[in-house]
Amino acid sequence: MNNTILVTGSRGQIGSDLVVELRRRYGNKQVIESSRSAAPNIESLSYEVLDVSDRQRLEEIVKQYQVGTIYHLASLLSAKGEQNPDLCWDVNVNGLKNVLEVAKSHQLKVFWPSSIAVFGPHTPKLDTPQIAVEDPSTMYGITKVTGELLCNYYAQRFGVDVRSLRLPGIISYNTLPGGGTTDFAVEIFYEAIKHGSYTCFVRPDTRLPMMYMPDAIAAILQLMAADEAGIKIRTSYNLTAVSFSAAELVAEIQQHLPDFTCEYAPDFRQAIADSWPSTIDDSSARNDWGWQHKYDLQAIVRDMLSQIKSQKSKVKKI
Ligand code: AKB
Repeated sequence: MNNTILVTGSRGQIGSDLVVELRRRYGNKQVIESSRSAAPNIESLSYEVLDVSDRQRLEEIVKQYQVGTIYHLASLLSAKGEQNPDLCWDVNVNGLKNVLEVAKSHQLKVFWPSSIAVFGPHTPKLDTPQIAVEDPSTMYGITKVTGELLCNYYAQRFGVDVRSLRLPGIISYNTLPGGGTTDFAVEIFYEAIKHGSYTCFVRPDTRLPMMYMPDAIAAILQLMAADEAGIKIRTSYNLTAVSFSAAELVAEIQQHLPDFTCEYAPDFRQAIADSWPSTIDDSSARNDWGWQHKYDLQAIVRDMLSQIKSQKSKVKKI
């Protein structure tokens, strides 16, 4: 099998951290970054401009670099998806279909992130089981349900080794998230440090599943390294670390910054958050391939505050 790795959406919140870890493990030349925009300041490392809705261009890159694995991260998130549902479908569904088609033709291994957004108002909110009602109310959620079914179909019908996780909200400090409902749990840290106050776009009692980026990267790489026989779910694995409400997050930040204040002004993202689970049962991931998270709320807050304080000017917007 070819062992070059292609990362789509590599400049996004997860991509930018994943590329660093992949390059640390496998070397710079083994990891090809790609995203829709030109990135002028990284000539020294392998980077390709790629719109994932262009299958021909994707296939050219796969052949040129003899790619063996794709981490397909290019995606619109939930809030942005509501603002542009057509683009959301095109990037999230047609982009994934292109990746799976190319994977089928070139025997590629694929990672693709699904989301807690596959769930909806009729899904059990607490300890949401692996198999549960999926009735998303956003276009983003609809694309993720469709994507999961496509992954399962290509795995069962064509033997494509595609693996997936239903990611919760991801908290990180290197690159800001771009247009998700869980973005408040990242923005709040920057505003707390910069201004000492934050206006949160969800209610204080909004409780959602969350994860710190180092745990998310560990989960993705652990899933991809797992023995194929252990991967029993080819739609997507439930995955979680911690669940906390916006008010609990504020209180934890106040342990470090006692003068920090938060006001609440819920907007359209409240309805999206209300349609998602509060806590997730990820026992299939824990049993099948040994998933264990490291960071709880206290550890996340401690590390986020110290990282942002020390790297204030470096954060990248997407
Ligand atoms: C979003 O808020 O849209 C994402 C997600 C939970 O998939 N972070």
